[in-house]
Amino acid sequence: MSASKATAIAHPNIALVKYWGKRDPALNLPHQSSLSITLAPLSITATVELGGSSEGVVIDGKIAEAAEHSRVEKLIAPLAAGRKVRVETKGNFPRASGLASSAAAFAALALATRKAAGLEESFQEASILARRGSGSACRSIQGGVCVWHKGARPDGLDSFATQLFPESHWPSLRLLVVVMSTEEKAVSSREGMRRTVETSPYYSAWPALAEADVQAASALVARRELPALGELSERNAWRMHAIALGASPPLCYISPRTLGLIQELSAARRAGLEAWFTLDAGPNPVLLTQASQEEAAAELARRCGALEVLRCEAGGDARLLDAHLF
Ligand code: 2P0
Repeated sequence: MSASKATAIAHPNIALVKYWGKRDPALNLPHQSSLSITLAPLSITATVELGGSSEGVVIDGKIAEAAEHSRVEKLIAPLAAGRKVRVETKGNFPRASGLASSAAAFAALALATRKAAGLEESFQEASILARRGSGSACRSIQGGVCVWHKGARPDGLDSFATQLFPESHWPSLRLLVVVMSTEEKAVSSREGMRRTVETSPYYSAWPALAEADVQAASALVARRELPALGELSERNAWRMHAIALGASPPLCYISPRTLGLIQELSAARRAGLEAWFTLDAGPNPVLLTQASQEEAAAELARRCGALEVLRCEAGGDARLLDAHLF
């Protein structure tokens, strides 16, 4: 078989209804559905070569660590048919921003790998493949607002994301990634989810709440109701952190400065600012606001100690590129 190379680009995504807890850790199958928005202009590009003369995984110019290498290898190997695998990825945003860069990376890798393996383009198949690399990556295959349907099958073939609304649906929506800290978190999402499912007495309440939140958030996005969507996002994030705090040992991803920002945001809202937060498993919140309030929200973040504010709007689908990274 001759060598074959393909390149793809994908945006990261931020969940407004979070994914937290797996029913199958090997396949990244979740206990509940989740809902997210892709973030442009942030992106990661990935080139995959199957059957070339060299092999290896390079991330942002550096040889991948063993754990990263094996996650990439595991994703691609089934499609490589015994051929050598060479991968490079390159992002246009700091990995230390706390955003799940793995989501964009595995989405781009899934698309590029399927192309290099000669498979036809399919959002559904690419979403399933991306999910196996990192759960949240299945939500970065299509742009705009996506729902990851939890599925019920043990093989995961019904656990993938579909697009609810394209990025053009809500042009005035803005998402500000607030970098409060660039330190790597002490407990990974992967380990945090495992610990929460196994030890938090509150976990049993989470799947049904999340499922209801997906339904409610879908309706609010359809009507572009920012205040109600913002409130739902905050509540969902708090609940995710609450079940994690209930784990043993407890998982606290919230730093004092992040809490300070959350309190300032709440006070600013009482004074008329239309901005809300969501928070993943780390100290860096993402603010939801609209274009007319973007500057005021960014200013508040800086005043509360933000090192950087990445201004985003809903991004488009992951897609193939002609220009390769190597
Ligand atoms: C999410 N997070 O919905 C949630 C909210 C973090 C908090 O998905 O183990 O990197 O690779 O499936 O997808 C981060 O976890 O975890 C994540 P794996 P992933 O965005």
